[in-house]
Amino acid sequence: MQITRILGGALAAFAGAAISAQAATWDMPTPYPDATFHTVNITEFASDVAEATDGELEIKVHSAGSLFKHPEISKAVRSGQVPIGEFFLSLLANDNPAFGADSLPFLATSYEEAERLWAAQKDVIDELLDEQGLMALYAVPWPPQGLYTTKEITSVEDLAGLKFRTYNATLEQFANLAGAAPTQVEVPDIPQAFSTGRVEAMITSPSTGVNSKAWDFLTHYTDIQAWIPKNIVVVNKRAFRRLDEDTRTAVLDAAAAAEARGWEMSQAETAEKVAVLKENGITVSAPSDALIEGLRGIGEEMLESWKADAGEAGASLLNAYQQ
Ligand code: PCA
Repeated sequence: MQITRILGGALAAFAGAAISAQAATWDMPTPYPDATFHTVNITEFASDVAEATDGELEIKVHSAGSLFKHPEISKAVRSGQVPIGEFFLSLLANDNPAFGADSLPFLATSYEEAERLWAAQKDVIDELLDEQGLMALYAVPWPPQGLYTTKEITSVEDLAGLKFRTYNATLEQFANLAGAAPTQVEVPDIPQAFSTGRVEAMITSPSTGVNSKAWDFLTHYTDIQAWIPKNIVVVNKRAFRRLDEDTRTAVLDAAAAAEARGWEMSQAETAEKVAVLKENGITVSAPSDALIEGLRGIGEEMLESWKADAGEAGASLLNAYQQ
């Protein structure tokens, strides 16, 4: 009787362990809406993981800041409230300037440069994330950032006084240096911020312009291609270690595939989404020489202040990039 009870208990415990190792569901908060190519890519990543693990690990994507607001996502993964999440990498620039290198104006403006910058950033970022109990799975860039306005812009002076939508501290600094008035607005809130007059200009990708239906509330797109910022997908290290080895391998393989696919998607987006802006009546133009010169001047100033903040780690990152 006693023995049966003990055996029974042991069997039940064993069965319980087997069940929990068999099927896990990971809630994954992301900041951007479903139609965003990053979210499409993540959905594919999740289904690759489910397929490779025979459904043992299900990643449930909660898009558009529906589970955690964008500024909370990195903290939620750090604290283990969720095991995995996506966010805009340069949001962590407050923790360390190295996270913000990809949002510096005119440091890396082509995909080739963006790739080299990521290679130069990667080790520093892995180490910083590791200290926070996080591990990077993959990073994917947005298309080059362009200028959206309600009037023609031919010089930096034309930006003076404009209510300017920003998405991180670096862009806020940029807007201030341009004499504009910055306001932080998350992507899902862009249409309302414009239609209520809270903002009247922004710098973002052709993707976000199209996903927000920019033609409903503005008229001009100036293709300044100023920087190529990235989103990153991270996991909580403890949660990752709890997976069995095959599942870990499946996650890492799916992540590598998602990174390669995401960079391709991003490049394909650029021309495709600029064409959609045009089709919908937005005036698309190349920047005037005066505008570019003025913006580059702001970029140089920002790089100097970044270098001062970023210290030795920043210097070696820049060195690695510029080699
Ligand atoms: N879209 C996001 C980040 C960069 C981009 O192209 C945004 O506008 O917030």
